[in-house]
Amino acid sequence: MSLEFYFHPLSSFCQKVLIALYENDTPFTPHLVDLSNSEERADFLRLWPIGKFPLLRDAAEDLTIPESSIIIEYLALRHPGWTPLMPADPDLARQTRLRDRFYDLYVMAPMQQIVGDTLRPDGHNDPHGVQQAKALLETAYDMIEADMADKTWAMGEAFSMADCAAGPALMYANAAAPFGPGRKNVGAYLRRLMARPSFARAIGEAAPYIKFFPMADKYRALYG
Ligand SMILES: N[C@@H](CCC(=O)N[C@@H](CS)C(=O)NCC(=O)O)C(=O)O
Repeated sequence: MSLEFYFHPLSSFCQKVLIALYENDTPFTPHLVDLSNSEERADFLRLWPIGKFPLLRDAAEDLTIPESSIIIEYLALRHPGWTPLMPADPDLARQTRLRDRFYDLYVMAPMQQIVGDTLRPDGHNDPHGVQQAKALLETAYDMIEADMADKTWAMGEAFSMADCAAGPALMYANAAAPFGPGRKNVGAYLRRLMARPSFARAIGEAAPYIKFFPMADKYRALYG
């Protein structure tokens, strides 16, 4: 098996790629990385000094591929399956990339900022940054509410990389800063995403680790 995947099941960006892998039953060797373990961290830094997962190794090509979106594009190109993930049409591909960027930068990133703030040592919190992150999420939620009014998936009827990004981003963001009952389209979209077998599998595999998520009580109250 040439693909090796370095990840942690709890990580939103890793779940994003797991969805892509599971969509197409792409065979891979899993390497669960515990970054809090100094030896595992040092091994991982040798592969990717930036130290952020997910990371894909394609041994057959001697390629190391970081960054969730780049990994998914690589899978779509070099290990395609029945779910295309990236449309062949260049205009649709550009729109897919825009939505993927939107979910990474304006949902995943502010969610990480809010969650990350709870892990900071006493006296080093950033209330202003958290307030800005919450305001950004509110704007993003309103945009998604309008965008998802008459679509099944982010790009319409075809499931794509944008939905891989949206699933974990919205699931964790809803725990950090709830959409609220008024945003029916966002809530319905998240329910569709969580019911999708690829994401449901990733969520199930993360379940034993949810106790380590800093907002585990809020997560459980929402999703059981
Ligand atoms: N832009 C990166 C972001 C990856 C990222 O933020 N990963 C987080 C986990 S969700 C991480 O590795 N955090 C560990 C750390 O920063 O030490 C991607 O799309 O893959």
